[in-house]
Amino acid sequence: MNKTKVFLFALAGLFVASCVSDTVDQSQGSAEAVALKKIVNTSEDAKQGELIIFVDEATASQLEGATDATRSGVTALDALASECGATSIKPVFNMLVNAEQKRELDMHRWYTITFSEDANLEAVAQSLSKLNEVEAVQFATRVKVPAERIPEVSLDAFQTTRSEELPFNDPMLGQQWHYNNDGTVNFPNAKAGADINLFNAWEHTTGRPDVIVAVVDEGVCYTHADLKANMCANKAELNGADGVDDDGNGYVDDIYGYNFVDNGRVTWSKAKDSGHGTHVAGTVAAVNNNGIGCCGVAGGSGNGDGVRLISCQIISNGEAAGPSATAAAVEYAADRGASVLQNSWGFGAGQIANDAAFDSGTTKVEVTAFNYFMEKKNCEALDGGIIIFAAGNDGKSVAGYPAAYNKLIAVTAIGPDGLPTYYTCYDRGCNVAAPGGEYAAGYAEQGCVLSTLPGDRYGLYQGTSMACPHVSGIAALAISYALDNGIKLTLPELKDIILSSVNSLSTFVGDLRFKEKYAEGGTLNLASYNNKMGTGLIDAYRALMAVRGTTCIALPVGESVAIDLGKYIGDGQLSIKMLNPVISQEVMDKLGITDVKLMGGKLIITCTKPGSALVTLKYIAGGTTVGGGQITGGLEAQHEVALVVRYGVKVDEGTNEPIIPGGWL
Ligand SMILES: [Ca+2]
Ligand SMILES: [Ca+2]
Ligand SMILES: [Ca+2]
Repeated sequence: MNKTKVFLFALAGLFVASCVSDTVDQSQGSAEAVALKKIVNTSEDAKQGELIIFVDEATASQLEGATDATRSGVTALDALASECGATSIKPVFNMLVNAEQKRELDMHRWYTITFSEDANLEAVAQSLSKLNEVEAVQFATRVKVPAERIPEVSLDAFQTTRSEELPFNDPMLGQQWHYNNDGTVNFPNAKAGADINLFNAWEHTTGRPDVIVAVVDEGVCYTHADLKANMCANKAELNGADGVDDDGNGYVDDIYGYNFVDNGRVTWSKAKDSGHGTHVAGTVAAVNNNGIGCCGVAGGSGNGDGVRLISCQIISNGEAAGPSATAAAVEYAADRGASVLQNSWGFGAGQIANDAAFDSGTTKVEVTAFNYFMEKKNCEALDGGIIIFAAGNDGKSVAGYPAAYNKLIAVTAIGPDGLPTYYTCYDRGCNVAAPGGEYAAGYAEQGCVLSTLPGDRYGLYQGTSMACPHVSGIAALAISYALDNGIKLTLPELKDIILSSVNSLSTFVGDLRFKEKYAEGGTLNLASYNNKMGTGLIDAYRALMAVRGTTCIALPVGESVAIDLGKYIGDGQLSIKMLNPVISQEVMDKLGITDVKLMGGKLIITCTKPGSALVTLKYIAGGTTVGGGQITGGLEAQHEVALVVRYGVKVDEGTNEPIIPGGWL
């Protein structure tokens, strides 16, 4: 049996303690020390013959006017360029597009200098750092890539065993437990509700074609029958000439994205490509309700209305882009109109110590690109772009960078049992959990995440790489829903919506203390993960309710509870009189409500089915009767809330009210 492996792009290790600064001795004085401080990372795993420099304004102007691609016109820099055999000094960022905003972020001051691979990289970096014109020097650290291909999955193996009616006609949807888990997944202790509560969210939106998600990853197979309709085409290039930059954006033939490794068209079928980018893209927006394959979180309803994807390729045939090309890929995403940046790649957990070591006071080329993406407004509903990262698969109590960086959202991974996966990073730097899937020996691979693979294939993966696109898809749904409703969000508001729209993970722990590491042997001590997987398990329905400002009330399945409705209106029930809520017959049936009544201002209710629905609370404000005619009384009013019925919501034994428990053990 093929073993499904963790696939997370792990960048090569960076160590905070600079080996360069260790070489400074006291006698060399402070000028040398100041110069060496300009070197913002170490040369470990760096590309030979390449450095990234941040130059001062005057030098940037000189370089922009330079006619010789290997010379700047700045004497000291040119002398050094000659010495190291420089073959080019090129701007990192593309000033052909949106130059004004980019200048404000000093993006025009970043250059990549390439030179002889025989030159001593450390020595060139140190020489550059001594130039007054150079304010920062960055080594081109290489990205590591996954080494193993994913097993192919035959379409026949994925006939759904679920009996209930599914919202869309895609034959594999029933196997996508990560969207809606009924507990029948072939996995030990699979639990209903260990999912992103997507079906109820789809009743409100399935995405919009004017919302764009950029997948920074391997190339996305844009010809895939289950992705093609949701790819964002650059019309000028689509209808243009091969080999010509038809839209003049500096990139030739960038139809559905761009390959920043090879400088050309997006690719996915070279010998060492793994399909990772195509898998991630399918989770965000595989085409829904088209009668084939699987579904994507924001893949539309089958009417050409899914969110759109672009491929920003930073890995090709096992070869990874360096920091300049990765930064250019992020910039390109912003310039092509993306509002969500999906990133399932990163440095190994613990290899960068903290935010300061990562951003070097923001003097890092990738951080500059992230800042640009977050500032660029590409859609009426959001004043910037949101960046989502996989937390990392090192199983450590800290997220890897960039995920851990405090401006980005880091996603941890749960399995079909709702429990932390054996590989997920957790604790420091981790923000929210989503299903990443898990391989369990003897249980086939159905505990993994099902999505698209190149060549019209489908396959199962596990990893925080797979959890991450669930959150990116939900961010895209939230933006779509805001657009539908004329709501404008700020980036902090959208982050808050993502982080607070969660269900408790304690639900799934019960009395368990340990979980078997199915793929590896040994056990996880669940106490170590308690409250450390981020805010909780993300819930797509709750996210949409948060966009519209509708309060969600959590209810357990099959248990009678008392809801103190006054809590949701004003300062409590003393100032108001609750009336019977309006619950439609449709909602009664949907949630299997068998008993509902109002007693002492509390709603006594039993829901027998998991699900989510809107109900209208009614009350009298001021007095116990409604005013009118001979009566001076109160004003009748109403307030909409959402009931979110989930397995495992706990109930307080004293008040009989549902509670969200703080811890799980
Ligand atoms: Ca172009
Ligand atoms: Ca073209
Ligand atoms: Ca489909």
